[in-house]
Amino acid sequence: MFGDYLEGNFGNSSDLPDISGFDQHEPVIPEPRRAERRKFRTIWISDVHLGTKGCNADLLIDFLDNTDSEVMYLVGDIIDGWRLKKKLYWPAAHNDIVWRILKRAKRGTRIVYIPGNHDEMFRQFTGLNFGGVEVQRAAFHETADGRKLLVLHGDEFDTVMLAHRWLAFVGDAAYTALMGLNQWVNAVRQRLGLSYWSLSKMAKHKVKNAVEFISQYEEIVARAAAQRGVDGVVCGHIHTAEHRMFTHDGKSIEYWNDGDWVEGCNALVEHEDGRMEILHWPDEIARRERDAAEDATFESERAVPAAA
Ligand SMILES: [Mn+2]
Repeated sequence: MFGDYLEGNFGNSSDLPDISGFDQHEPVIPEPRRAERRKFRTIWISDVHLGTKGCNADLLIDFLDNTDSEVMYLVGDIIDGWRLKKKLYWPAAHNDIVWRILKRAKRGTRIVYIPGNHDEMFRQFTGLNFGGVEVQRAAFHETADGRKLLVLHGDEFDTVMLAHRWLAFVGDAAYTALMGLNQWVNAVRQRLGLSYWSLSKMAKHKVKNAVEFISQYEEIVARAAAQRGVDGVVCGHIHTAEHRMFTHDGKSIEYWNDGDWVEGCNALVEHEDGRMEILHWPDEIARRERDAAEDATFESERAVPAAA
């Protein structure tokens, strides 16, 4: 159903794919017949990167099957168009995610899709509606307790430091590997009569830059939101789930980042009373399984006297 898009043929609006009959197909990973879903007022997810091996499709399917909300924002980089054009990677589970999102819209969830920089080809469809999914460039969300939030992907704000952006995703493991490489490089350099050269020192400097980059990015996005007169901002893009408070001209501004489904597997949710929370889905699964195990123990303990 997304074939044309996957081949990089985005065409014009007359070439829109017909997705009206999607629910005549069944997903490969069936939806569980579970009536109990955790209900939220609002859900925000972003940086899913469908079409790449990095996407944690199974965890996202579990999230979609266990939650529900009145409104759901897809805050960009849902489909990774840049990479799809190079090499097609589209397992059945990725189709299942698209299927579940369309199904959600059909069940009555208002779905707002704000394309990011990796799925910017969808930005040309701003204002259109695909099977209940509204495409917007940005959105304003009002929480249950009346706060006004600006929702956008966030790539608009990192052009200055774009070249170093990848460093934001380099963790300790890469740093350790670099230190090993550093030793090897210097053993070779010593044999060649060259002076010591610290690769790890350079890497450390770069990683420190990445931390500074994230911090600066958060501040820039919050300031931009403050200038638009809102109480806060929700974005994605830098794959770092976070909640921070800033002050701008004596007024406080809340910054929320809903994380990603490549490494973090986070979602941002708003509860019925307007309280917001970042969920780390692997932790939620662990808690659910622990609760289920405790329930089973309780049930079996209760069953003992009856059996005796
Ligand atoms: Mn992005």
